[in-house]
Formats: sequence, C-alpha cells, structure tokens
Amino acid sequence: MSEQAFAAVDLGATSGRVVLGHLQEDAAGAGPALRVRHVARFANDPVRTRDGLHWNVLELYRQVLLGLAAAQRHHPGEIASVGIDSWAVDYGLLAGGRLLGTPFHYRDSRNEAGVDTVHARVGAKELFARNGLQHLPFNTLFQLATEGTLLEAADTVLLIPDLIGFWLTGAVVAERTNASTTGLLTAGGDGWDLDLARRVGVYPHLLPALVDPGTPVGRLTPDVAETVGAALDVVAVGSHDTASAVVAVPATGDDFAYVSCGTWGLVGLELKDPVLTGDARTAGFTNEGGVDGRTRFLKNVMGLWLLSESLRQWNPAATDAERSAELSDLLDAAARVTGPVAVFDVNDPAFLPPGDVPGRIRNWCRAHGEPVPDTPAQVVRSVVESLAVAFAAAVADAARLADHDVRVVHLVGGGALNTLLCQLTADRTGLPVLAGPVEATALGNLLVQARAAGRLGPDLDDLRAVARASAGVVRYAPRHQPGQTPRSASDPGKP
Ligand code: LFR
Repeated sequence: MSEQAFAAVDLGATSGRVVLGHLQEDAAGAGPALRVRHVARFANDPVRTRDGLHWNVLELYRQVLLGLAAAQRHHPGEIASVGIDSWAVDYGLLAGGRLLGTPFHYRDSRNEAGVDTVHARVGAKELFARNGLQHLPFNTLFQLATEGTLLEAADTVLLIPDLIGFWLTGAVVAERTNASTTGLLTAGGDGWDLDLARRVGVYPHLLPALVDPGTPVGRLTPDVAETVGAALDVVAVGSHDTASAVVAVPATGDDFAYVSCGTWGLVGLELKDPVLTGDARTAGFTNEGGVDGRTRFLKNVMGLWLLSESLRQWNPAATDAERSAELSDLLDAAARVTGPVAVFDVNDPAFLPPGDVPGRIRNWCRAHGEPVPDTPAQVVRSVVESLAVAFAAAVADAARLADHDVRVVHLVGGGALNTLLCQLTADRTGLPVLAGPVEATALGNLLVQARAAGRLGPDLDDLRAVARASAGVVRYAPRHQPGQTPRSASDPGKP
C-alpha cells in the first residue's frame, strides 16, 4: 500500500517551494516522523512598475500549479491534502471574484501615507490596545488606507495564501493566524474588530469568515484538478509562515524563546495570552495569532534580508545558485575578519526598502561613530554580529515583558544553516541555541495537516515531538556571558 503524504505550498519573500511530507509511523522507535521532500522550488522576484513594487502573484500561482502537478505525478494517490502558507500582511482586492490590480509588496514606499491616514483616525496607543500589533508601516490596515477607489470597488480582501487557496478551490476564507497580521483582528484573535475596520475605512463586508488552522477549506475546482491531475483537498494551516514555523519549533516544555530566521528574524515567545502593556508597545513587540489559539509574542528584527539585499547589490545579475555559493564564501571570510566590528541598529527603518543596503550600513556607522565596514566580508560580519545583538536584546526583552523563563533559544528557518549567526546568538544571549529545522515553515504546515487527518496527537506538544523526530538540530553553547560581549571580532570572549 502506498504511504499517505501531505503537500505544503510555502511561499517566502524571495522564493517559494512545494514540499511533500510522508508520515512514517514510529521511525526507528522514536515515534512518528515526517520525511520531507522538495518537489519544486521557484524564485519569487517582485516587479517594479510605474505605481510601485508588486508581487508577481500570477507567476507564483502558475508555479504552485506546476509544483502540485509534479507532486501528484511522482506520488499518485498518496496526497491526502494541501496546505498553503506565505509571508504575512499583503493581499489582493477582488470584485465578483476578479482580482483588482496587482498586489503590492510590503516593502513599497506607499505605506507611510497610509500610516498618517489611519493614525489621524485611531492613535497608536489605541491601535495597540485593540490589535496588539507592533507598529510596522506595512501592516495591512495601513496599506488598505492607500487604496482609494480600488477599495471602494472591491467586495473582498484576501491575504496571499487565502488568494491562492481561492484560485485553487473557489473558497473565500480568512485563515486566522495570518488575519492577525492585518491589524483588523482583536488582540487574542477572537474576531474581526468591525468597529475599528469601519473607523479606518474598511467596510466589514470586505472581510471574509475566519477559519482556524486544521479546517478543511475546499477541493480543487474541476479545471484546477485537471491541471494538477487529481481533485486534492485544501486544508487551512497556520497560513502565516511564521505561525507554521513556530509550530515546528522542536521544543520540550515552554521555557524557550524562538528566532524564526529567514528574510526576517522573528524573535519571541509562545504565550497563552497577549501582552498588551505600554512597555510591550514601546519596546516594539507584537501579539500575533498562533496555531491553537496561542499568542506569538515577538518582535520583527530585520533578518537575512540584510544579507540577501547586499548580495543583490554586489552582483545584481547572479542566479540563485551563484548567490548562495557567494554567501557561503562570504560567511567563511566574515568568520575570519579580525579587528573591531561595527554593531549597527538592524531595525533602523532605513534598511527596510530594497536598494544599496551596504551603503546604508556604512552611512549608519559613520553617523554613529562605529567603525565603517569596507570589504564585503566586513559588511557581512557586521550584519551577522548586529543581528545576533538584536536577537539577544529581543529575547531578553520578551522574557522580561512577559515575565517568562527562557532557558534555551530555538533558531529555526534558513538562518539555522548560518553557523556564525547561531554561535554569535548563543554568545550574545548567554543561552544555548538549538539550530533547526531549516524547513520549519514547511514542516509546521505539514504537521497541522497530518493532525487534521487524524494521524497525530491533539496537542502542540505532540506536533513538536514529531518535529524533533523529523529534523536534525545542532547545539551551540555560549562561549561567554552576555555582559562580557567582545568589541573585537578576533576576541570571541572569555569561555
Ligand atoms: C516572515 C513574515 C513576517 C512578517 C513579514 C512580512 O516571512 O511573514 O512574520 O512580518 O514576513 O509579511
């Protein structure tokens, strides 16, 4: 008999993938595990047109169809369901089922105007009290405030994974974890804040019914099923990629912090309830919705974007493969850099838009009396060092603000492959860092589907046990305590 498999569509800000997970019962006596295979991987290259920076959503959808068709071709009859996750906040507007305009990229500069419009109606303090979100200029409600006549014409707003799900199945839903990043959901995620929506100009009828991760969404429509080769079922997962990644944190107990490290470094805790204090707001923390009603109390730290955008600046024509080879050479060189290393504020909004990130880092350092990194290896070292400092500060702040014990930091996502970053994060936090799984987002997506199919235990702890059995984890011990952080790269600090 063929094995049962689940398909994860995982769309990141720079690339997307379709991944298959086969559930293996009791792998080598360690309990069930998911054997994860990549079926398709494709670039996600934004496109700038006269009106701004956009996602190429039609190309993404085409790649999803190709990926699902390939999965079905290689594993006919095995795929029990499909789950979709992506980055948060961005959306398509629809009228009568038609997409109105091309979705904007959250790094487009239009958002500042939206912030002013919204804040003129609802102040920052009240917003945080209602939606619990860190102020990020790209939160959906600020973006919607820039839409003007298009919003008037629309009858539905769908976040990106829900839009892909709609094209696949025809079902119109808003998955709750991702809906929590819009700024229009009540803190704690009970429902849309319709009063707030009205005050910021979003008609309640635009907001679809909320569904929880694990809920069946629908079946591929007949024409899509013909393209893919089977009438597969789509199941809601933690469709915010970070929510899926947090599900796959291979933690035991709750005294852990996580860094979900890809384009962004999402640093924080999993809690039962939101933290809505003034201190949490001014420290820039967010309360996003997690799977099973948990709160993801975290901070958006700039993340590996600083490296990917620097590489793009240094070699704009490089292919994906060339870029990852260059990155690995540069990280080796960065680990060997000696002399003082600049530590800059990675969260400075200057680093948000695409462009000359190395130049902006040098400007920041000049303006703040830091040594100015010159060579690419020095820039990379400075980025990695500064990310580790920001991660450590966010872990300490989260623990303090939520009054929560943290004994270990789980670093998941692509950043788990960056040994320098993992070691420096252990050094700067003074805590052990457990790095992996690298594919936490896809794994979390698959785990929620396997549970919905009745194949796994009911609790997040059950899912995390499967995550532990499914992926390797590397341990980094701190080489010194946080108070003894070195200023010189050649001095890793006292053991
Ligand atoms: C990570 C992420 C973050 C979100 C940012 C923008 O991929 O989803 O959680 O703040 O992208 O959507």
